[in-house]
Parts: sequence; C-alpha cells; structure tokens
Amino acid sequence: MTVVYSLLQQWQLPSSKFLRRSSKAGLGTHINSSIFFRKSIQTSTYEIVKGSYVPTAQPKQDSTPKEKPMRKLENLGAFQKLPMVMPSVDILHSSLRKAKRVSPTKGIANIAKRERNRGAKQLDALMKELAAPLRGYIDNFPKKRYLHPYERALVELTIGDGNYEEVLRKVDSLRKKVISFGKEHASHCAKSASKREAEERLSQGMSNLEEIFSHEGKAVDELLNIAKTLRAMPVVDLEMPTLCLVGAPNVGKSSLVRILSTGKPEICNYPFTTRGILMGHITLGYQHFQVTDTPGLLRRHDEDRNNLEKLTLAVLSHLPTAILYVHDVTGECGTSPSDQYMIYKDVKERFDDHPWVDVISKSDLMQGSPVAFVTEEVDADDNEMAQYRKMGPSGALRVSVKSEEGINELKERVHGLLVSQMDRIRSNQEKEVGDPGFELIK
Ligand SMILES: Nc1nc2c(ncn2[C@@H]2O[C@H](COP(=O)(O)OP(=O)(O)OP(=O)(O)O)[C@@H](O)[C@H]2O)c(=O)[nH]1
Ligand SMILES: [Mg+2]
Repeated sequence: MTVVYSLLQQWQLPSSKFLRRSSKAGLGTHINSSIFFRKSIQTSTYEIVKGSYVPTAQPKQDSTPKEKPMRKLENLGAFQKLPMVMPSVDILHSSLRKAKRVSPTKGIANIAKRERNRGAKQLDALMKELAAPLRGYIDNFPKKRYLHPYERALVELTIGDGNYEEVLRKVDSLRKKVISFGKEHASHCAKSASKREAEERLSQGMSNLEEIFSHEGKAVDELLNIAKTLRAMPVVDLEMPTLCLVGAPNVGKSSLVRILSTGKPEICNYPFTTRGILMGHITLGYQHFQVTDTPGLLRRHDEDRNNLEKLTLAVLSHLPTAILYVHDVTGECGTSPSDQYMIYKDVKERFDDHPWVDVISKSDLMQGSPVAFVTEEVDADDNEMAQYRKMGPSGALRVSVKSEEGINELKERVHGLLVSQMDRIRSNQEKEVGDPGFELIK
C-alpha cells in the first residue's frame, strides 16, 4: 500500500524578523531607549508613559484571519500540504518559556514601574506566542469548499460531516479568547500601583491564560489528529491511469488487487473487510498505473448507504478511473446474484462512460454443480437476470485466485484497459491545452 506521509513540512512559527520601535520621546529618564521586539510581539499596542508600559488606543483592526481569495483546486494533493500541528501542551510550554524570558525595558529605575513593565510585556508575549500558531493553522488548513471534490468527499466521509470545519472553528475561538484575555491581563498589570501588585497580576494572568489553553487546547490536538488522518490518505495521481475494483462486499476484489498490483490489502471472508480507499501500483514495461481497492456496495438506495459505500461512489464520481467490476455468481460472498445484478445495473448506468471490464470471481467454486442460490426466486420474464445468475454479464471473464484460471488473460485485459485510459487522459490534456479557456483578442 502506498501511504505517503508528508514529513517535510515544518510547523511554522512567525519568522524571527525583528522590528525596531522607538519609545515615546521626552518622557522619563529612558526617553531615547529603543526597544526591539520579535515579530511575534511586533503588533504590540503599548507605549512607555512616565516609565510605565501602558496600552495605547490603536485603530481597531479586525483580528479575524482573512479568508484567502478563492482558488480553484483542480489537482489533488492538498492533504500533503497541510501544516504540521504541534500538540497543545508543547505550544503551551514553549510559549510560557519564551514569555518568561522577556525582560523589562532597559533604563527603568523605579522598581514598581519596572515590574509592571515586565509583567505587561510577559503577558503580551505569552498571548502572542499562544495565538500565532493557531492563526497559522486557521490560515493554512484549506477551506473545505476549495478542495478537489474527491478530497472534499474524503474529509466528509472519514473525519465526519462538519467535523473538520467545527474543529477549525474551535481553534479560532480559542485564539480569539487567548487574545482577548491576554490583552486584558496585560493592561491590568500595566496599571498596578506597586511592585507586589504587578507581580500578583502577572502571575494571575499567566495562570489564567494557561488554564484557558489547557482546557480548550484539545481542539488543537483534534486538529493534529485530523491532519494525521488526512495525510495518511493514499496519494492519487490524476495523470496516471487508475484501475478501480468495484463490486458487492466479499466478492474477491482485494484478492484480485493483490494479484494484479503491489497493493496488499487485507483479505477476509466477511463483508466490508476493506474499510477505506487503498492504493496499489502496476508497472508494465515503462508504464506505471494505479490500482484502487474499494469497499463493497450493497443493494440499497444512496441515502441508506454507509460511509464506506459512499467512499466507493466518491472515487467513481470524482476520479477518472477504469473499472474492473467483480461478480461472484456462486453467491459465496453472501450477496445473492440477483442483488449483485441490481447493484451492477445501477453502477453501470451511472458510470457507463468509464472504461470497463467485468470479471466473475471464484471460478474454482463453479467447477461442479452451481453452488448457491439455485433456489433463489427469479422473475422468469427477466431473461437478462436469469442469464446473469448463471454466468454473469455477457463478455465477463472467469477468474480464480485459487486455481489461477483466467489470471493471465485478466492481466492482459487490464493492461489494454489502462492503456486506453492513458489515451483518454492524454487527449483530455491536449484538449485543455488547445482550449485555454479564454478568448484571444485579435
Ligand atoms: N475459492 C475462492 N475464494 C476466493 C477467491 N477470491 C477470493 N476468495 C475468498 O473470498 C473471500 C473474500 O475475499 P476478499 O478479497 O477479501 O473480498 P473483497 O471483495 O475485497 O471483500 P470486502 O473488502 O469485504 O468487500 C476471502 O475469503 C477470499 O479468500 C477465489 O478465486 N476462489
Ligand atoms: Mg476488500
């Protein structure tokens, strides 16, 4: 199985660019001192007034992260670009460590003034160190609506409908809370009347921010797990022909994936062994192809389908795949041939434009007398179904992974199918190049 983890991305703190700020001239003994702030505290809205660190009125800025301009994502791969999320406890400890290292502005002789200056600066720093990574996540996790439809379906079906947005919303609400409480505590501390009061207010502010972050930081940990899950999704290359195995549960799809490709999915004699989209590869000569194994489909309406079945339909709907449809007419899989026929008709009708090959699996079990479902009630008038029950759809190839019957021929057919898929991809690309999508002004 190819599962690509993006290990290269780094969790990004704001760059360590320094910003030079001048203290307000003409006030106190330290009038000409210059203060260097790290970028993470560069937007500080404080100034030195009579030796104290005091918040100033600033033009109000909307601190809500701006939504990035709409981008049309026609390619897959958004999950490999997700930012690395730090565990909330690590963000908290590193922020506390950095904030405690912030020293008071040089040149303040008065002890009380120095202490409140230190307290306000440390609280300000803690607030910004805690909020900066959260803002990075909000900005860099893509909005669901800008994802490729296939990746959007993966988010909905694997993370749970609405959960992705909900977790990002909780992270943003934590960020806003940290900023609001941080500002309040820093301002409170800057107004302390004595050294002792400044120390107490600093300690109170620190514990309050720490408590908020410890309590609500689990949203960050949830985001970390979401990113892990999404990054572990198989990587699909839209330009490489892809064979997709489809059929009812337990018909032998994964067994064929193992024989045809590098994919090594789990095989068991119960339905829904395959619980996600798995990817294998086939190399024939110099040509490379992808193979996806999918969860089985049952005979039922779309609104009753489980998320595993929906994943299969998402692959067929959003990826340009060739279909290898697997039928088990022995009924050994647990789904009757009549039900398989109905599922097949439905899928065939919906995805008829995909290159397609039908195989009847488990041919070794068909050697003797027909195994199962001979007593199954059949509508005598439905000849097509009667035919299907005996030998599957017309033109289907009989194969067995046990006796290896038909496997070589299957490989040849699959190769032919994938080469025709490759031609389709190329001709689509040529059409796109020929049609730039805008009119040239002569
Ligand atoms: N006799 C026989 N059994 C087979 C053959 N192919 C698969 N099986 C068995 O059928 C059962 C199901 O095989 P899988 O490959 O897991 O089927 P699947 O369609 O991937 O199943 P789900 O992932 O649950 O949808 C297993 O017990 C396999 O050993 C075959 O050619 N002959
Ligand atoms: Mg399977």
